[in-house]
Amino acid sequence: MERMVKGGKKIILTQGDITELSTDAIVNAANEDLILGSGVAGAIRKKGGPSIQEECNRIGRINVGEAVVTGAGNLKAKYVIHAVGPRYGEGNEDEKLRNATWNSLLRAGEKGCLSITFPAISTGVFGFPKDRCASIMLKTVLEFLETQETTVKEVVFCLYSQEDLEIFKKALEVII
Ligand code: AR6
Repeated sequence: MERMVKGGKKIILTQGDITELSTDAIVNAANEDLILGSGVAGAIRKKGGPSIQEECNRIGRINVGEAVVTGAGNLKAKYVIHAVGPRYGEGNEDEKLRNATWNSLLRAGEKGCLSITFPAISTGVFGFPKDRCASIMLKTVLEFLETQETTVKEVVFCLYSQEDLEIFKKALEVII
């Protein structure tokens, strides 16, 4: 599913493994310690090779809602943007998820990326509800693309299952 946004920009929803995508940047669903665990992070660590964790170790710790950039090792993307989403139940989750999304887009723009792919941040190990994630992340991306001067022209959401893709499709239909 694809939706055009003001200025010839696009939001695209697809299903699959985010490490297979060749957008300029892919977003990792990271933790504050930037230690690549399971889920998206585990797939990035396995396919991307050790350089990504090594770069993360040099950066150290970041807060929930922040995002930092590393290279992408052996992946097809040029950059991995490590965005820390909230753990469900920790408080202020909606704002933190919005910040993680917004800051990822800012980092992508700073690197001159034309395209970026997000996973459904916080909806795996961190337990955040998927429909609420879809609504927050999609609204944040739309607002960013409509209001910010940025190199980013294409924002892809890569959902792991068909069921998750349907949840994001429904949310996007409500928003645009
Ligand atoms: N491609 C696309 N989506 C995926 C993939 C993949 N290869 N693998 C899982 N998902 P998660 P979180 C989906 O757990 O909840 C890690 O240990 C998954 O089905 O990756 O933010 C980190 O190191 C879910 O919908 O991220 C952190 O400590 C979504 O991606 C912590 O988990 C996010 O699931 C982050 O937890």
